[in-house]
Amino acid sequence: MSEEDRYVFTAEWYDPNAALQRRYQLLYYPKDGSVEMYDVKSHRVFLRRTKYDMLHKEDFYVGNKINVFSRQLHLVDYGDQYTARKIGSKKEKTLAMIKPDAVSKLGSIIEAVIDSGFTITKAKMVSLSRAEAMDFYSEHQAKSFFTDLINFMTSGPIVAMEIIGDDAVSAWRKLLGPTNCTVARSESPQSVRARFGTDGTKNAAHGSDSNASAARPERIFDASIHTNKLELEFFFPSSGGRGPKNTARYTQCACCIIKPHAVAEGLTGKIINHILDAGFEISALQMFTMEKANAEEFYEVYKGVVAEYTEMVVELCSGPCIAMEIQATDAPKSFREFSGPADPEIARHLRPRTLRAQFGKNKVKNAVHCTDLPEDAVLEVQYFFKILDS
Ligand code: FUP
Repeated sequence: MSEEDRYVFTAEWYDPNAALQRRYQLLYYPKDGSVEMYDVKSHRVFLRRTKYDMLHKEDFYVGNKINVFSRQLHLVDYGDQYTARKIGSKKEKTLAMIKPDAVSKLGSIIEAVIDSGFTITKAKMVSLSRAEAMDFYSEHQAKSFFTDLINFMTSGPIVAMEIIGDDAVSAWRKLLGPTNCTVARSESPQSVRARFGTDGTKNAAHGSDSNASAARPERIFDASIHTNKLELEFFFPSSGGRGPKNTARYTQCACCIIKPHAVAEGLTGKIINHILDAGFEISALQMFTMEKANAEEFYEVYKGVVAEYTEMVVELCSGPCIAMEIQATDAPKSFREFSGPADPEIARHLRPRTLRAQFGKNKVKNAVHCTDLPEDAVLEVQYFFKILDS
């Protein structure tokens, strides 16, 4: 047996033709970035060991969806003790929530999250109803600050994120800093609450509490990936329920998608910062992992028109993307101009301050999609926030 490092997972793929959930044993070799797959039922080789550059070691953890040759695979379990120990032992999921006072600093907070080594695996901008806010903070019901807290939490949109990382529950709380921002500024000046919060109620962000939720973390897998189930379930229900509604408005808007390559490169926070700094409003935001059929449908208007259509589809479903509704005067024209020419090389020459000039690599990996035709804007936003978010 070779000494080569390899990770083993159980992966599921929904086969739309057979309407069947298929199971595979998936092996990943970090040394050369190759994958190998076996059909669990037939014990047959499904994919011979093949180098596949689009996958990275960080993509491999239970719960994640990865894209292998245009098939979206869901990693549902570790396949052996070694993999569980190496990858699963310290990984936790937690809820990182950006409160109404700090949504305008969304880009910088996401940068802080990414710079601290967390991976964002879910994200959704929502507006809490009073009933939802009271439910979420029910443990504080009897406290004197409860009404102020509920008023604040329903005063504007918030952004809920599932983040994953080593000891994420306590690591994110450490990055958050003390509850009161004045205290945070003296005790932990680099913390999120010190940098972006106001006071003891308007304190920029929330993290699941490791103490109060000691009874809550649920082992979603033997190898102790913990999750603060209640709080993550509240925003991202795993089955049945809908969770708080997204904030899309479907008027005077453009659709912007931060493409999977840019999300994987950790550019999400920087791109959002540029958009906000330029005066655009992000009125809805959500992370999606698209199936190939959805990417094809979304890009339908480019089929037979743009030479890169097929590659564009592959890129769009190669990993999680972030869809946004952008509101501005004269959107989508103004946002399209701000995105820049589709080819980043051209953009760098002609429009160096545009999004694609700054963050794009080539015509396919050009950092963002933006609505091209004004008449498509609402349809594109609806595709994500009405159709895919259901
Ligand atoms: P934390 O776990 O740091 O979010 O803090 P707590 O669970 O103690 O409090 C939850 C939220 O209640 C805080 F984020 C803000 C609000 N709060 C107040 O408004 N006033 C207080 O004195 C304490 C908390």
